[in-house]
Amino acid sequence: MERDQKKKFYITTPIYYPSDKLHIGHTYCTVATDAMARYKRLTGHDVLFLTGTDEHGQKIEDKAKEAGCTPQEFVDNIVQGDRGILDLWNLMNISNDRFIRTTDDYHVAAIQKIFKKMYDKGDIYKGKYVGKYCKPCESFWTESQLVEGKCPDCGRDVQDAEEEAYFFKLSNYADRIQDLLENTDFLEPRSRVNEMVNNFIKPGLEDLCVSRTSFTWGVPVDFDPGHVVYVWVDALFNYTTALGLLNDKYDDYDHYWPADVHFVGKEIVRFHSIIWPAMLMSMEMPLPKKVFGHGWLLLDGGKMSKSKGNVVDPYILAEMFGVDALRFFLLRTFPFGSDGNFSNESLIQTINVDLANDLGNLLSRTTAMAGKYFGGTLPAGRQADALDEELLGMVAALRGKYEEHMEKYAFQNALAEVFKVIQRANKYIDETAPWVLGKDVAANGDRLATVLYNLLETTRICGVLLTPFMPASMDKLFDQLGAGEAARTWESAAVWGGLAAEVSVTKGENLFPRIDMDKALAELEAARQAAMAPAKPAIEMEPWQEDVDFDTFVKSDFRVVKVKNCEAVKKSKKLLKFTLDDGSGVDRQILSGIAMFYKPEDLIGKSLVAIVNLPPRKMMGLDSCGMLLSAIHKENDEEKLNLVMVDDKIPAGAKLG
Ligand code: ME8
Repeated sequence: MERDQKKKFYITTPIYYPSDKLHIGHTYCTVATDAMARYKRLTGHDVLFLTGTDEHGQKIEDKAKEAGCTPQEFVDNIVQGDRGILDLWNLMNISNDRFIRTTDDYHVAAIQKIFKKMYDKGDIYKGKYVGKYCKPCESFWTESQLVEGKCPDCGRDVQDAEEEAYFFKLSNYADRIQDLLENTDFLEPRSRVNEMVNNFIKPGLEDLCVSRTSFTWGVPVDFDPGHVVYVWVDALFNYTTALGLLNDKYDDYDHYWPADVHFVGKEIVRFHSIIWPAMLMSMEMPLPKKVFGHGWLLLDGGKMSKSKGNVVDPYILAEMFGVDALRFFLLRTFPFGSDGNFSNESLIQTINVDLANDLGNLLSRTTAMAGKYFGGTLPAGRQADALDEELLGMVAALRGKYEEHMEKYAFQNALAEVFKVIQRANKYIDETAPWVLGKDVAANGDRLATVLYNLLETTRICGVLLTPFMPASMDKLFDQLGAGEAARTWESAAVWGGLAAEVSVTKGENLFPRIDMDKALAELEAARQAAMAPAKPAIEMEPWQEDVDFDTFVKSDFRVVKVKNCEAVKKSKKLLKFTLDDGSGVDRQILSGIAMFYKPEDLIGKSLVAIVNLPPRKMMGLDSCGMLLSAIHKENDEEKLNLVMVDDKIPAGAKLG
């Protein structure tokens, strides 16, 4: 069918900050969006699924500085580098149609035009910003919005901020936003509406600061150099620039906008349900149909965050348990609109109970019996029984129930319906006891074929409905069931008889092997510890010396010495001759084999450390009274040496201890 004849569905994830590697919480949101996009494609929609990265802002600029690279190099590494964001979405089988990076040229140019439009309209004006700023959240707050003086989102300290800045007239839109939230289904779940209205709108919406001058890593305001556009303005419009708004890169704005739904985490509902519609109103653009604020995955009751060190790495879980098992667990276990506690135990438990035991066994027992009794191909004869009615009734009602939940983004409930049927089918095996019928296939062939067909057909229909959640595994399941293309469609999930009457099955690999809980938990713990250990030592370590007793050690007399003169020793490639002030009033001479590391003239005037109670030694005919301390290590097999230097304020002769 042509794209324009299908109903369009435009769905987005938030665009992620590439400030750290992503964790299971980010994966949760993207997997949910992917399952919804796949469901909509299955149900015949023309889907555009957008995700991407939100790459500007002070946090990224600071992180790049810390890492000693440019902000662009920093984000490139996290987005495109090994095990970066693109790799993760590829691994997780995310089917996004488009990926936007806010550093893409077309986006940057479009943001400049958008900012100018709102300015020309009078909705953006220049003023002075005095308030509080939460750096990790990149959020401005007024004094009254702080909670006990801290950022109301993350609870961290905020800093004073004052600078010339542009403001967006958010206050002008307060009434329209309140009406939108209270009197339409724009924001879901409904519980989030009260929070927005009571915490943000009723206390009075203040104009929003939308430019910054204290850092440069952002979209420049092209008509006022020195200002960069506030990162949230830059970020929110990604949903429209990625369709081609005010740029030539894409040409889908008229077709896909407004978005059907933005999936966002609960802490960014404020930006999506107040600031975003207000700016769209200013731009006189249609509003998205819905913002859905999902809950957080918690670890030990708290939000995962890199700074707390409690993040769960999706790579480790996907590699250990399989991508589909992880995708399934995330949406089967946690109600999408509420917070949920992540644990490895519940992940393994879900895999073992739902996937290995219920679904895996249903498939393997049924295909094994079809093989054993009929050589893999069912005969056409049938004999129905009253025992079949309940199972067949449940299967007939399944697609409708599933659809009702999916349309409300209630993934957990949709999956619960499918698993009720799978459990019922396993019970049906016990009730019909095909192994008893199989004792006399000649006499019971029609009945036995009916029982097995009912089981295969039930599994097929459940498989269709599980496809959005576990796409790769369901393809394998269909292959084992002998389901052709037409028996994998949404339409076929409402019609009994998708499999041929004389269907041929193949007993294939075990799709969901059972996991040994204790062994897996131990492996996860080892992986966690390995991830926490430094990747490799910063330098090649010299082995530790043998122990020395304390009394011997304290006899060593280390003193600060100042270099009065330093020169190369004639005929020696290595030796430098130091004349040192050691605080005694009499110059001390030390020879040191460091000529390949220092130029003598660079050391004059420096404060070094020497051991001064060694007996004098003759070197190249000269006395050396003591030794200078230096730090020595190897880099790529090359020896490096640095003299120990101390602050010039410390007088010559000061004792070290
Ligand atoms: O907020 N559980 O980016 P982000 C569930 N760049 N969801 C979680 C989570 C958890 N433990 N941790 C994070 C941003 N998330 C902005 C978005 S959109 C125009 C700009 C979710 O990388 C979080 O709630 O900090 C958010 O929806 C998403 O990951 C991206 O977070």
